[in-house]
Parts: sequence; C-alpha cells; structure tokens
Amino acid sequence: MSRIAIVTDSTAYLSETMRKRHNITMVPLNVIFGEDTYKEEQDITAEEFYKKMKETEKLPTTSQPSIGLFEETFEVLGKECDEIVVVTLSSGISGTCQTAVAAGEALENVKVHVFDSEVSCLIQGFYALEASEMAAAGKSAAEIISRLESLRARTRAYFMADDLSHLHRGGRLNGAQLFIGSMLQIKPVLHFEDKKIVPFEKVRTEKKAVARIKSLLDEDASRGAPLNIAVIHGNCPEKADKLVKEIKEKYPAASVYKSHFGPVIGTHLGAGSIGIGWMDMS
Ligand code: MYR
Repeated sequence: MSRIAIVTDSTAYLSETMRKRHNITMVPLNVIFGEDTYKEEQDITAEEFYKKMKETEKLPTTSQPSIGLFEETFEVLGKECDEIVVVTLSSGISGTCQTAVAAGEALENVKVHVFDSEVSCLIQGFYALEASEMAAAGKSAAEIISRLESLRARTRAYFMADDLSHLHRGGRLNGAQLFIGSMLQIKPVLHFEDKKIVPFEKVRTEKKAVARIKSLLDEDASRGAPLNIAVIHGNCPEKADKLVKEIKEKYPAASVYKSHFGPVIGTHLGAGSIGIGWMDMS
C-alpha cells in the first residue's frame, strides 16, 4: 500500500491543532509590508495582520511560496511516503498551484498530485481534510483525487468585501472592469467562475448581500444533502458568530464551522469581509 502525505497551503487557514490532528503539512504564502516579508500563520497571525494593516499607510501585498519551499517540503515528506496530494488555492488567483506542480515534477522518488481547489480558505481546507481522512483509510492517491474532483462539482462559495478597492488594487477582481467605478460604492456578492473571482450579483448593502448568500445556501441545504458549511470573516468575528448561530439553528444536521480570512486573503479582501461556502459531502 502506498503511503500518502497531504499538503495544503496556508490560505486554507487550518489551525495548527487541526493540521497536527489530521497529519496535514502546510506551506505558507507571504504577506509583504514594505521591506518586510512575513510567512503567514508562521511569522504573523491574522490578529497581528489586521492591526498592522490599520496602522500602515502603504498597504501590504502578497506572494506565493517559492518553488524551493515546495521542493524542500516534498523532499522531507518523500522520506516517509511514496505519494503526496497537495491541495492549493485557486490557480486563477495565485501562482501557488503551478509552482507546486513544477516542484513536484522535479522530484523522482515521490509522486506529487496537485489538486486545484478553485477556491480558497476553509473550503480549500475541507478538501485537505477529506484527503487526509481518505489517506488514513488506505485509499490511493487516484481515489483521493477523484473524490476531490467530484466534491468540487458540489461546492459553492460566495463572499463580499467590505471595501472592494483591495481586490481591485491587487488585480484579483475579474469581469468588473466596466462598472468598477460604481461597484466600489456597493457590496456585490462575489464568487469563483473558471477559477477567478467575478461579481455574482450587484447588491447595494452588506445586509442584502448576506441575505442573498443565505438564500443561495437555502437552495442547496433544503435539498437535505449532508453539507459542510464554512462561515468566514475578515476580522469581524461577531458577524460570523451570528451567521453560524442562525445556520446551525436552521440546519442542525449540517457541520458548520467558523473560520477567518487570514493575512494573505485579508490583504485582498480587507477587514469586515464575510463569506459562506459549502460542500455537499454525499
Ligand atoms: C498570491 O499572492 O499568490 C496570493 C493571492 C491571493 C488572492 C486572494 C484573492 C481573494 C480570495 C477570496 C477567497 C474567498 C473564498 C471564500
């Protein structure tokens, strides 16, 4: 039986405890303030990041992990396993996925399978957790990838940024060029299409955006499918707590998790952002 290791990047925002419990190795992306580069989750916490972002005049930027970091990680894991499944954030918003593929191709003694989550944050984390459970149950890498692909067809994520200028500045907002001027004044519901972030629906207020996301969740949850649901916030835990409570009350059978947009994703969404994503685990 092939021994399989699971790797994900830091934007899954799986806590250290979760990663240890599920035997998941994390490769961090970077957040850059001026001359200083921080590996997120290792050198800077989400709390420290949002504080710094508030105090800094020049806004931060981000970068993917170096190919060397992936190679080192794979080499270390390759001493104990034969295959590695890597779950990355969407290849439409970061070069992380392509870099992991390139690093994997350079190795001879271990086979690396890279899965593009086509999303990010805890929804990406759900894929890594599923992969880790399957690896522990003795499934092959091919079986794991095939299951992740089938889950991807049943996964949705919608979110809103309190201030769209961060996404615009970082060049991660697609399909909005024509109405960006007017969009900066509103709170459109955003989602991923073809791996990229595009506006889903133009909505004027945060209240309406959240109500719309909840109605989209209702469409899927009311069909009774076993859902993993993530409520994700950018330094606004109270908003997330309220949503988690409402969703748990409405769908007691679902597994509902609260998570956050950490430094790298927070750089592009800004504080006050909120998202809900769900995966049909059937
Ligand atoms: C890099 O520099 O390579 C990282 C770029 C990250 C862009 C993040 C854009 C926002 C993603 C929002 C995800 C919301 C998921 C629910």
